[in-house]
Formats: sequence, C-alpha cells, structure tokens
Amino acid sequence: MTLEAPTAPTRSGFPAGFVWGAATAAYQIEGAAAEDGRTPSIWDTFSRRPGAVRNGDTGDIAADHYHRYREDVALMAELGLGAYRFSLSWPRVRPGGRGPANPAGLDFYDRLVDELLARGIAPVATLYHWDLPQELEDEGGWTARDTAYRFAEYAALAADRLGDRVPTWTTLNEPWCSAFLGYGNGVHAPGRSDPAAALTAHHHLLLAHGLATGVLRERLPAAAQVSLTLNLAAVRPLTTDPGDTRAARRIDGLANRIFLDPVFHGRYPADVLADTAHLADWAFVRDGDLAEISRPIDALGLNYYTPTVVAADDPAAPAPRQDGHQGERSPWPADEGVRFLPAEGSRTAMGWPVDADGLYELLTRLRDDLPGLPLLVTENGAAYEDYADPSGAVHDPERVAYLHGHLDAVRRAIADGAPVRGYFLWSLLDNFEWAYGYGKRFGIVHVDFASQRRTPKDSAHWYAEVVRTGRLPG
Ligand code: IFM
Repeated sequence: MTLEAPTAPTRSGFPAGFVWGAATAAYQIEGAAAEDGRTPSIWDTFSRRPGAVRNGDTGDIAADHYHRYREDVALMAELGLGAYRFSLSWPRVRPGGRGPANPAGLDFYDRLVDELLARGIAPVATLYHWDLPQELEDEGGWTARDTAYRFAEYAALAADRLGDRVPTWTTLNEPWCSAFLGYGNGVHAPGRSDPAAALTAHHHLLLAHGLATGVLRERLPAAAQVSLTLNLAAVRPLTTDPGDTRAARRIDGLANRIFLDPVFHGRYPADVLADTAHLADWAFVRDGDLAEISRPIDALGLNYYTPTVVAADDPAAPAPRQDGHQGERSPWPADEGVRFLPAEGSRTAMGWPVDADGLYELLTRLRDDLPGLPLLVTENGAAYEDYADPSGAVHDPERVAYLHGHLDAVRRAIADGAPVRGYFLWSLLDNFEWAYGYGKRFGIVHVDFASQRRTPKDSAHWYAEVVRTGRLPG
C-alpha cells in the first residue's frame, strides 16, 4: 500500500492508486477469548459487569474470526479489496500485558497476514483498538504512566514478528474513546467515570503513541508507514452567536486540538489547559513527553460517522445531551456551558444523523492545518436494522445511500486538494458493537451469530463495484 500522491487523478472518479479497504477490530470479531494463551482484556471484564453491555453480550465468540479468518479473507478477495485494516489483541500477543510474547498469539496474526498477502490484500495493522490487558488496568490502566511503556514493548514484539510483511501500522485507534468513554463517563471499559482520570489517561495514551512510534521506526523497514487514527469531530456551532461559537471552540479543543496540537506541534492548546484547569493541573505531562508525542508520522487516519452540533447551554431550558454518546454522564471533561444537539437529517440505527458534509469539512480542514500529510479515512459506515429475507438476501439500501454520500464527500475533498490516499469501510463484518453488544450491525457482510454464516449484503456488492471501477455509480 502506498501513500504516495497518485499519478492520475480523475475528474469524476477516484485517483488511480486510491486504496480501497475495510476495517475491523480484534475484540469485535475474533472470539477465541481464552484460546492459545490469550488472557482477559478490560473488555472481557467490563462486558461481564451487569448492565454494562446490552443483553449481557461479550466478545467471547464474536464473529469467530480467529477460526474463520480464511473464509473472511476469501470474502475480502471477492469484494476486490486492496487493503484490510485489523487490530492486534494485546493480551493475545503479550498475555497479562508484560513479559515475553505469546508465540501462539503471534502465530495467528502471522497466518492472517500471510493469507492476506497471498490474496494481494495489503495488511494495515492497528496495535490498540481498546483491549488493554486486565492486569495493566489493575495497576491503574491508562491513568498509570507505566502503561505507555508496556505498550511500546508490546509494539516491539509485534513489529519484530510481522514487520517484514505489514507495510502500514497504526499505534492507537480513537484514543478519545479510550480516555473519555473509558475513564470519563464509563460507558466503555474499564468503566471508570472521573473526568480528571480521563485527562490523565488521554496524555498517557498519547505518550504511548509517541513511544511506540519511536520503537516502530527502529524495528520496521525504512519504507514502513506509521500512523495514528483519530475520531475527530466536525464541530458546528448552531448559530453564529458568540455563545454558540464559544461552545464550538471549547468542544473543538476537547475533541480535536487536544490531539492534533500535541501530535503535530508538540504542545497542548492553551485554551484546553485553561478550560480543564479545575479538573487537572496537567502535572502528568513531564519534560520530554511532548517531544516524544510529536515524533513525525507518515499518515493520519480519520474515523468519521456524524457531525457534532453545539450551542451555548441555556440553563433555563436544560435539555438532554444529544452528542450520540451513551450514558447519563457526559464523556466530555469540562463541557460546562455547552449544549449538544442533533444535526439535521435521517438517523442510522445508532441514532446518529447522516451528514456527509462533516467528512468533507474535516478532510479539507486537515488539508489546510497539516499541509502535505497523507490522510486515510480509516473508518466510515453505518448501522441499520439488517436482516436476511426468506431468500437469504440482505437488502440495505440505507447503508448504500450512506456510503454513496460519504464517498462522494471524500471524492470532493480530493478534488479540492485533500491528500486522501485511501478509504476503509467500517465494517467488513457485523460485530460486537461495544456497549451495544450485537444489537447494532455495521457490516457490509451480515453475520448470523448463531450459525456464523456470512452473507454479503447489497452494500457489499455495491462497494465491490465501486472498488472495481474506482468511481461512484450514477
Ligand atoms: O465499532 C466502532 C469501532 O470500534 C470504533 N469506531 C466507531 C465504530 C462504530 O461505533
């Protein structure tokens, strides 16, 4: 997979060399939770906490990808995918989070990577998609500085085994969720609700990213690409009133600049430090951390689903938070004075408004803010109430419409100069949607979790055609 600028951009389609992929994550699809030496992650523990996950669902079996990866790679090949973004399970590779690697765990990823390469599909490996070894959480999890060092050691073990065949690596997936949903309002594992802890976890996650980037650079071939994936927010003030724009500035700080400034400029934004000063003195940022965090990377991954509309809070008319995140408590540390509202438009099964312009806005903002940095859309997609009809087919016209609109936004952003090199649809398979369990289906391939039967939905056939032709139909 190359991040080089494509040589032949076209007017109506996607540039030659554009990477077409799909994405998944270990805990959401693998299953085999206790096999071949894997130890529990925070999600194994959290999903057993009564009421934490709908229906009491766990990732114990999930889509059984650990045993069915060959069938799944064959499906990817049928779709014509050029790349596959997956994550490694830290407690499978390094049980307990410290000590030696688990050869049997690494063997699985070895087999997966070889299978992908045999089918001409480029592997794109994410090191952390939320499954922290439980033992490390018992020692403080991401609020403990040590966890960042354990992560860098784990990155080294993975790179040493797979680095000769995996060209593209991502350190973290959506650290906003790890910090703010995991430690801020507790709707994700480990289920802690403490805004100060969320800020500490945030910094240690970024430190882990920086340390691992250094380790990967030392261990991987020179041509390997190292990246980070963020779920940046397309923040919009409801009106141009100063109160609403102040609210947008605050949330832009907590969603976007709290990541982009340290990673790309080696500093935390002054307004974010001021907004959060009543929660944390930021003494967890030690000398040298920001230099570590701002090591150059080769690409930025962007995950996008829906925009974030904010207004000044009206104390006279308090309204429930509508930022699309679960939980009664806010995941946002220091969102005082901010009211979250839904964007216009139809909603997905997650209740998330469909608004492709947010994706265009983010890609063109990154074009301007980080000139020349290759961008990848590392997740985009939608959950709908899918079911197999009596003939066995799964018709999902809403998902096709969602994908069409968002891919058109990517195409427009490229035409306007955004250096977007690839698109990874979320998700290849229906899977364990975290606190929603198996109730929300994001896959373009339907999974009957009782039989583990896979059925490509209409959207899978539609996407295969887009991949084949490099252009959107119609
Ligand atoms: O399923 C998740 C994924 O793990 C991270 N990004 C958002 C997806 C949909 O909620």
